[in-house]
Amino acid sequence: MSPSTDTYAQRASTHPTPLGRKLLTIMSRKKTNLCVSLDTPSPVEILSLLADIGPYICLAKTHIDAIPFTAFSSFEDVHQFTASLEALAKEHDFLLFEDRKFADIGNTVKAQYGSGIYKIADWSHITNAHSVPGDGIIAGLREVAEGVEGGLENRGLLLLAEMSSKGTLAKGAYRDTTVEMARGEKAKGWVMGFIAQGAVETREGEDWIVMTPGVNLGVKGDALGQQYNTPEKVVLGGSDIIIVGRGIVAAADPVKEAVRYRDAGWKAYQKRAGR
Ligand code: BMP
Repeated sequence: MSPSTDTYAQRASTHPTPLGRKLLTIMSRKKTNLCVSLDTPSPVEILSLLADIGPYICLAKTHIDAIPFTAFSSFEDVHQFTASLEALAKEHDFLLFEDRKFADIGNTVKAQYGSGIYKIADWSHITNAHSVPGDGIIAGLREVAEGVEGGLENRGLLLLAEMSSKGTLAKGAYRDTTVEMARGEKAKGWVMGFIAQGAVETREGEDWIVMTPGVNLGVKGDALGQQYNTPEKVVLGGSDIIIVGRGIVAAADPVKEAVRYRDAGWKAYQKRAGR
C-alpha cells in the first residue's frame, strides 16, 4: 500500500465523490491539510477557537454529544450553535465533520443521523461510521444524506478502517475488509475515504481520502490508550489529513499551534508529492 504522490489539486479534479472534490479543492486553495478536533466542553470556546483558527484548517471536527447539555439553555440554543458552526465554515472556507462514529444497523443509524437532538445530517458535511455492523450502515446513512439540501453534493461519509488507540481491533484484516465494504454500490459517490493511520489499498479509479487522528508534536500518548505520531510520519505514510485535538485546543496559544501543525502537515505533503 503505497501513498499517493498526486497533488491535492490533481485529485480535486478527479475524486469520485463530490464532497471529496470540494474538500481537496479547499486544501489545495488554502494550502492546509489540518483538521482541528474541537474537543472542549464550552460551545462559546469552540466558536471563538474556530474564529481564530479557521484560516489555517480545511476541516473542523466536533463531538457535539460531548458538550454538556447545561451549556445550552434550550434546544433552540443547540441549533443556534450548529448554525454558527456553519456560518464560520462558510466565512473561513472549511468543512464540518461530526465525529459520531455510527455503529448500529441501517434502520437505527438513519434515525440517529437524521433526527435526535443534534440533527447531524442538517449541518455536518462529513460524518463517520464503523464497519462492524456490515454495509447496511452505509445504505442507511446514505438515505438520510440524499434527503438533505444538496444531497450527496454536500455530504460525505468516512469509514473507520483503523484506530489510533492501544489494543484496537480496527487494523490489519479488519482495515482491509472495511476498504472492501467501501467498494459496494451504496458507497459510490458517498464514502469518500477512511479514518486510518496511513495508506489503504487503492485500486485503479479509486481515490480514498485518509484522515488520521492520534497526531501530536509534543507527547507520545495519554493515560487512556491514545497513541500519537508526528504529522510527518503519518503524511509520509499516506495520510491526507492530520487530525489534531489537544495539541492545539489545550495549548496556551492555540493559534500559534494551529499554524505549527498546518506548516508541519503541509511540508510533509509537499515532500510526499515531490514538490
Ligand atoms: P487528541 O488529538 O486530543 O488525542 O484527539 C483526537 C481526536 O480524534 C478525538 O476527538 C478522538 O475522539 C478522535 N479519534 C482518535 O483519537 N482516534 C481514532 O482512531 C479515531 C478518532 O476519531
